Amino acid sequence: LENTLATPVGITLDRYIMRKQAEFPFATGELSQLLRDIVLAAKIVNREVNRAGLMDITGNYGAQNVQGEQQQKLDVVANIRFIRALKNGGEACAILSEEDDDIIHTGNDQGRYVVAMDPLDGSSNIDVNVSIGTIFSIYRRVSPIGSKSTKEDFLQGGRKQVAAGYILYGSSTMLVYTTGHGVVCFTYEHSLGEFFLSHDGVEIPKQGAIFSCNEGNWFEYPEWVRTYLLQCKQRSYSGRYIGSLVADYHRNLFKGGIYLYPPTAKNPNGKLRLLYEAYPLAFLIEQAGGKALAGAEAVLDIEPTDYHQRAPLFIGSSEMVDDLVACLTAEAAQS
Ligand code: P6P
Repeated sequence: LENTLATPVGITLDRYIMRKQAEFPFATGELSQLLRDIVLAAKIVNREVNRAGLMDITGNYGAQNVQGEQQQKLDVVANIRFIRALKNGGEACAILSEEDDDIIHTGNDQGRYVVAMDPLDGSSNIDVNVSIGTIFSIYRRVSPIGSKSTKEDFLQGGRKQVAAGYILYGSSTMLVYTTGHGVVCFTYEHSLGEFFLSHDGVEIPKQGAIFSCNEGNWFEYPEWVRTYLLQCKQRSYSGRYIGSLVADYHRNLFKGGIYLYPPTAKNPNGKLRLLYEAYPLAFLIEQAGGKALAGAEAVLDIEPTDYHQRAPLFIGSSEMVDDLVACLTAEAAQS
């Protein structure tokens, strides 16, 4: 056992990427390098998240982001780290971040990719030591190489993503991503500063018995959502809602389940952002055999119009999403 524990499971991320190089678009390895740049920033953010309680970087930063949300200091720190890593890496010509109103030009106009990201989602949980996450979405640019990135680079639509993933800063730090060839998961070995392959070909169970939803908004939810939630209770499913999207999503990915963020009075279009939350997680879940809807429509089919637009999100095990849609369809038939 001693020997087993000393030997990290699987191969490193670098070796995995080299082996899969042939599967990446542009076998020249630019996307691979872009993933490495994201992972470098994630290692730095991981260290800061783990030390947050020891340093004066928890709590409010004293400013608001484009969403009018109180920025947490770690939000700002994470944003700076990812932007710096992508600027230095050279593969991304521009970045869209939840923390910034407009796109950030990296100065790498020769870069072939753009990255949309939420540097630290669920950051209000930082002060109470609940797991938080980074979510990223990668597109090949459509604007001419050598020119400044344009809005069109980011508004291509969910099905044009070439890669997407998240980092979960939890009891262990994990990287989960897809390049359109299935979902792969790496676990961070702190003592070695490396991510090691822990699951290849991740598939979400088609059925589950966990629903994740803020039932405090019960009376604001559409009738068909309440009908589905009552169905979950009649089937004695477990309610599990961490209040941190990446943490709820990751648990459901491995155990089976459904996460719901329906429209509410405060957020009539849902709370979650389409470009750097719903799209990347929807790409991942479809690659894992699950489903992601914004209502009757698949998340990935929503036409994007604005960098920070929101969308309702119903995402997880395919049969659970189908049961939810059946409630929507039944209600529509009665109206
Ligand atoms: P509510 C965190 O702010 C977040 O964006 C997700 O991580 C989380 O699932 C959701 O919002 C929680 O929102 O309205 O239930 O507190």
